[in-house]
Amino acid sequence: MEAPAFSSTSRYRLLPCRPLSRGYAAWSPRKPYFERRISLSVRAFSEDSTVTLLDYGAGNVRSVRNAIRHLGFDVKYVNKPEDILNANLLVFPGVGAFASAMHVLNDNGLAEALCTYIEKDRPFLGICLGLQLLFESSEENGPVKGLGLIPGVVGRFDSSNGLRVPHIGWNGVQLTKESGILHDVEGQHIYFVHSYRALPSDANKDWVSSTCNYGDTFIASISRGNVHAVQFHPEKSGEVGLALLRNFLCPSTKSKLKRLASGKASRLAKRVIACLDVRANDSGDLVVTKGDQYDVREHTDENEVRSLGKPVELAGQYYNDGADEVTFLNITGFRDFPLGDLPMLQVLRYTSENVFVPLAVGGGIRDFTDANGRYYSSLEVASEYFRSGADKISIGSDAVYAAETYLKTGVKTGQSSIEQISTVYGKQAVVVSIDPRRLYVKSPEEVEFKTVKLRSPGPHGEHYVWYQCTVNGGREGRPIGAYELAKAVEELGAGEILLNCIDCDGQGEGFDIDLIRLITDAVSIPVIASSGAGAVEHFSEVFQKTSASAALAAGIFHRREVPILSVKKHLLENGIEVRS
Ligand code: 1PR
Repeated sequence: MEAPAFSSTSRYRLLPCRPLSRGYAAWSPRKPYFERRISLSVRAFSEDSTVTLLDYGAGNVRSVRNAIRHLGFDVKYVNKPEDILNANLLVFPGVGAFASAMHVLNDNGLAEALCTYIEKDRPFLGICLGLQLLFESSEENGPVKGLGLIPGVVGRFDSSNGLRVPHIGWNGVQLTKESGILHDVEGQHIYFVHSYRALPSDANKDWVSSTCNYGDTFIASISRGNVHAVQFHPEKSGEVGLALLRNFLCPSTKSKLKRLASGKASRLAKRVIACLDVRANDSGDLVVTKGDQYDVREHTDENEVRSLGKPVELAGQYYNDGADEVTFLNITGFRDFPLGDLPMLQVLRYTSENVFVPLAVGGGIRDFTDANGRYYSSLEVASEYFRSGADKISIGSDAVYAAETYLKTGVKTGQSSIEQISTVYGKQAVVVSIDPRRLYVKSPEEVEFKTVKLRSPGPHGEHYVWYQCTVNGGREGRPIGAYELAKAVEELGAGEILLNCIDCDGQGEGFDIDLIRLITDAVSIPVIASSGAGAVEHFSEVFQKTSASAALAAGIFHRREVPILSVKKHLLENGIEVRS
């Protein structure tokens, strides 16, 4: 197994963190917290380096644990309410759906303990759902009652005016008051991923410490005394996020985050994603490979699998180079059983220890019966990926079968991998990877699928093209177009689309703009444009000519032809906002 070999020579450096503990505000009589004035305390030093993490078993908190450990703290998990009450530093990275989180908190007496802890102004940091649960209620599958500590209702982003929901990516925040933990965040892009948000109001203005704009102005963070919560993910926001965590864990030592560029984050940035196609080579070692139109073997007598590096090492390098996200695709996952493929899970575990941007993983996510007759649902397969450090899973072949069945029957059974996984982990955790191939036709009437008029005639003088979906790594064409698939998987609960193009893959001639327009116009979820990047200009072209949310590339990064920073610099020069 490959060792986690890269050194963390990040673009930013943090000073080592000296753990602290705190003095606390006095307990105040129980009435709705937001109706009370409490006396807030200043925390004092001690040598306690243990952070209590509230993991109620609904998803991946590994990244939060890894980030806390990276900063030199130990992590202890909450098993019972007393663990909350006895905590010195409590971090609550809420994951999953609002209702199921509240259900677990209420059933185990954790909700009461949390309220007591927060009402005593003990050091608290909620993350994402860990912020939303503090409010009175949420509209997510609801209304569902929350902890009721902050006035307000958590509602869904309004996508009726074309806003892509979930809000996925790097956005800037506006500070509304001094908070003690946010000073490194101002002007910087930080990572959000959510479909629901709380809005600022007169009733909660004492709490709000920053807001963010996406469609409307929503609450990005709250702070009061020692109680903080953020809608974004510090553990996934690179060194800026680590600095925030450090400010929470060590409030009296100001972080020394050196910025390369003066931050001017004002809106959702376009993402640049590095993709690692991973498979075993002929000696059985896991390698990063890269195909030309999905053919990953060298054209030599040996015909060996092309090897471009080691997965953990390359992922670490791309993180340091400024990749906004790293995607691993287990490209022979359709053949193998991923839970038997422990090296791939190890890759995720090692990578997530040092890479603090989102990690997506795909390949082989489907229901499976192993050689011993043991059945695994796609949800179980995905859960193992999440537990190993993935933030999102990407479904390829199985999404095609699910969409075909759905279009035939018109019935959502709740049983498809997309439905099962998005119900438990949320839409934002489910990416569908589409592998279409161009098929040329003389007229749109020739096929039942959506066609695009060509700007120049096809190989046999055709005037139209449709994009046939494939499965098993492009080996088999299916009777469904990319347009039809994209619409179907959005209805089934996918939160994002990774849009490849077999014809463009590895060609370096640019993204398939017609295909990307076709799909971005078809859906209201974010679309990642993939396949064909060969120069920095291809990135500006795809963002200028389509509404893709992100652009993904593989070959040019692996072969070191174009560094990620050059792509970002070029995009900035062309007025396209990116995380710098
Ligand atoms: O079907 O659920 O097991 O998922 C398999 C996954 O593996 C799918 O996401 C599928 O796209 C991917 N895959 C399968 N076979 C290959 C192959 O190359 N033989 N890779 C493959 C797909 C395409 C992109 C690539 C871009 C950018 N690779 O991920 O990275 O095209 O490349 P470029 O910048 O060099 O042009 P399942």
